[in-house]
Amino acid sequence: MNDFINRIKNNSNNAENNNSTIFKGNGVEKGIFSPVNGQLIGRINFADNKDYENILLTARSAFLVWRKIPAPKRGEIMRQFGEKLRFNKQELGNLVSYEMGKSVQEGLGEVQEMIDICEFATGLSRQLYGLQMHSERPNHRMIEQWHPLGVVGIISAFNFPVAVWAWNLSIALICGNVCIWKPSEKTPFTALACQLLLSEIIQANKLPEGISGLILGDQLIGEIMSKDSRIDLISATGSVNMGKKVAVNVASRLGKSLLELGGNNAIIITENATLNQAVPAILFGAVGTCGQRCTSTRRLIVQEKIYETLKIRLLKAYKQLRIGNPLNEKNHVGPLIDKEAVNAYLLAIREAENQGGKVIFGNEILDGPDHPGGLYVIPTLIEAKKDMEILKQETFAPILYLIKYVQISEAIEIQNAVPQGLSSAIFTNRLMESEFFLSTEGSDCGIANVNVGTSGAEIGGAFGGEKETGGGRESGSDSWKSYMRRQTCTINFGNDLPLAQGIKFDI
Ligand code: UN1
Repeated sequence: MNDFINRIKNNSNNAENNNSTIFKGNGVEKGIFSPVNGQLIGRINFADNKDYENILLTARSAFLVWRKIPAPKRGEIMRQFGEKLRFNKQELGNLVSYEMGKSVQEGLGEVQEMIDICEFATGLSRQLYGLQMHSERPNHRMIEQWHPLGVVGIISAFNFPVAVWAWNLSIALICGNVCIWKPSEKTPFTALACQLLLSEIIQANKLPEGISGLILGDQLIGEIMSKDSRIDLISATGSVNMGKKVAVNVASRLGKSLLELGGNNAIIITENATLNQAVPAILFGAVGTCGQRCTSTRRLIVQEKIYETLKIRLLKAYKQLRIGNPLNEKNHVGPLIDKEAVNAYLLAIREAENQGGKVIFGNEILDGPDHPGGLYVIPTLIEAKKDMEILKQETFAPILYLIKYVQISEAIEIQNAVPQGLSSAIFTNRLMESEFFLSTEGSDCGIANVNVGTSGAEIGGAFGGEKETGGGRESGSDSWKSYMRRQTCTINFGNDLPLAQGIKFDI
């Protein structure tokens, strides 16, 4: 179906033994099925402990070479990778869509996000600035400089199977680190495709292959990585549960972790919102990637005066959604990733009803020839009361809760009353409302937007959030500092040895 599958097959070690076996580690075998149509994409074998050890040692020795290459030259490698991605954008976008189930538009958007971060990293490779401080001592100079950490372990999730890796990889690499990537066990083929493209660049530039390693496996590999002190930084994206385990393992060896975990994102719609702007933002936020973005809009906090009007507009928009094969450009929404996700969707709706919520749209699994595999669901709208327990939970499915408010301070209170703190938004044309939302009394999230939805962030900003979202920042701004170690240097260019704080120590 996809040219990449054949290319991966031709490049893999044991492909000739079994036509459907595309990648072979030495661990257990697993069939990977597309959520789009339930068809087998191929089989892979997870890595075992020996594979892991090999990948790690290859990475550590590559680091000794890579760290000595000037940062702008490392940036040039990212430029070449970005160009390669441009050339392969359609094919890789299709594979993302087929293996993960998001609409092909969003699959292409994800590859574009990779291209953007490669270009950002190329420019950044000339801007890893340190500081100079004035010393209190004569003939002394103080500087702060940055060095690479070593090996960066990247653990990524199925929902953004390629972009989140690229955010981490590109910044980590230009900083002089090498990377080992453990993608989600649900999306190994997009990972293999990325690895294939990057290894072509690494080979063409005669660089050591260990600059970027790929390890396929389940959470056990993630656990081994997080306990391994030979990995200098673990950057993990995924569920809060996973993040808590990683955090404890890394902290117990006093290692560094960067966590980007769950979100429970809300949009506040005030009576001063432009609904023509708000409705498409709500829709894209709530049903994009079938509600499986960490930035998906899960709660809508609406001023009571416009509640009914907005509800009617939303119902109309939801009725127009086309749900089906995500590779067909006409469809807005593809399938959920697997049966467990469908069960979580059904369970959350039932739970919301038990807690007093009222389903006003959706709550249905689609089947028939246009919806094979049992993973297509109708995006759901639920009218909720602000104190329902379910509102605190991130369900990775297209369920949107509608909650009424009276005062803006109440809206902020509802918005912040969840354990997660990733993304948030307000729609208003009133300065006092938007500034209150952005003030210290406002949103407690890592991302706070005005007249822009909760999802679809640009790579130029730092991406991540507070509270159970984990506190890490990836991608743009000065996130690069998480991938380097800081060194403070005091240099004496005089003949004496004056001590700081004026201390006398004469012999
Ligand atoms: C994620 O869901 O883990 O802001 C990442 C967005 C995308 C990235 C989402 N640029 O929705």
